[in-house]
Amino acid sequence: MDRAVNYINGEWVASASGRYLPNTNPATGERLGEVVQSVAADVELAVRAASEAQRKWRLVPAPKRAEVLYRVALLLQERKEALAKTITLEMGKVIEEARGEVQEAIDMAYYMAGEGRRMFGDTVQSELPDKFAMSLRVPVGVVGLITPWNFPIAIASWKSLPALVAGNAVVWKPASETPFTAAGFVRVYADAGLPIGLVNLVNGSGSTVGAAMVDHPGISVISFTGSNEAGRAINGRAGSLLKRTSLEMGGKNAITVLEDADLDLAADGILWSAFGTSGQRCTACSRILVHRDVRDRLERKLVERIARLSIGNGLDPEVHVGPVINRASLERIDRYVRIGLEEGAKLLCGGGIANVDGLPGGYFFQPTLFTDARPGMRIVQEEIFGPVAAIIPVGSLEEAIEANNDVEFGLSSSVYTSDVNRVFRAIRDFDTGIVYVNAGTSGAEIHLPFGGTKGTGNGHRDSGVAALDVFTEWKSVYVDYSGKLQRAQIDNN
Ligand code: UN1
Repeated sequence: MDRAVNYINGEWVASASGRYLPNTNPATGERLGEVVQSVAADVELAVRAASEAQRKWRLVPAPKRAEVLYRVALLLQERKEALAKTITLEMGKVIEEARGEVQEAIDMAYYMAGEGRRMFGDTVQSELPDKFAMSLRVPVGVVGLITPWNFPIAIASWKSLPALVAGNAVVWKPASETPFTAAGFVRVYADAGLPIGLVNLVNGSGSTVGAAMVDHPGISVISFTGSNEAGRAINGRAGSLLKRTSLEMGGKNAITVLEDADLDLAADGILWSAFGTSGQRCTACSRILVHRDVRDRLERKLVERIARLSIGNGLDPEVHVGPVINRASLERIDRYVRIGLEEGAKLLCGGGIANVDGLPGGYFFQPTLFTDARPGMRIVQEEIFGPVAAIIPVGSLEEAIEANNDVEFGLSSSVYTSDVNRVFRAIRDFDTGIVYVNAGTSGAEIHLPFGGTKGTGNGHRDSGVAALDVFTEWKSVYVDYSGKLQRAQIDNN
């Protein structure tokens, strides 16, 4: 790996800026290479190429477009190991999870290839005789994708594949932390035979490249996953331009454990959701709402399991918890732990930066568990995005539902219980876009809609067939074959 540049109109190109930023392996602190920092002129070139290519692509029947996606799936499968390794090198997640992430992109490619043969519209009876009425999905044109580092290929697949099968072209700004994974994905598109210009990669910062994409009149839709702050800024600007945005901005997800739960199952689910990917998933569990009657037992089980987690370089298959993304993140997580202690939460284990033998330059944080947390605390309200979870004792499902919903976000939630009545009450009353029963808060599958309520998003969904709603417009069509003037709402009274 050396220089990650842009991919515009089928060519790997540098930016007019001539500027690069280093890209680092978070497990070692070593430099992997550097990534170009683009400017508005690069976005301009990308949009021009995309518009040109989209004019032809929109005329290709969706089942034919789907054949390219099918080849994308096969190539991703072939390159799974190499892509997974790049993900682990760039963002640190353990190799098994990195493979899982590539698998998510493969699944999405097969699924959206199938959607190419199901690009359904509606037909409905007209009010008038000898008149045919239907509505069709049509592409929006050029879409702008802004994606995060924590799932550098999966999230890009959730957005780019439905956009393409629906007949759009893509301008993609990946996170600056994961440019080589982005380049690897773009190479798959090219090698799968996607016509030139349909996927363009523009590396750089949100404030320059992202802003230029939002402002560009040639981009019709912005699909964004990332921080709340950036999402709000994008939405504000795009709103004033009457541009559609689809936003996914994180969570503060809770697992509820009731007194009749299988506690070993719950402990395993909590461990995976709280400390998998070092807590750097939007779907990570950072709150545990446990019934007081089983709280001591659950705490013991969790502490035992956490003690067995090994921290280190994600390329080592024995490691469970890799590094966090960078030093700033490490320091932010550490500050939150101090805040939790000041707020009066009690530390059960972890609580600090971890030193890993042989990796002095890595950004490791100990898997950390608080107890005796209360709903109003900052560690219970704010997204930490690290391996930190807090136990909040509750007395009933009703109390758990109230606490579950008492946060700004609404992505994912979970309940462990063997009582079917309480299962359905939780499903009804948890105010989140995703609900799990007897499983942790992470691990969403790609053929269901992904997204959340409240501060998590703005009502749109990634993944699932719902993703097509982001990247298409409805066109209503009336065909009058009566051969005479028929006046709707007048002649049919
Ligand atoms: C994210 O953290 O933004 O549901 C995506 C999950 C994964 C995707 C997470 N399939 O945990």
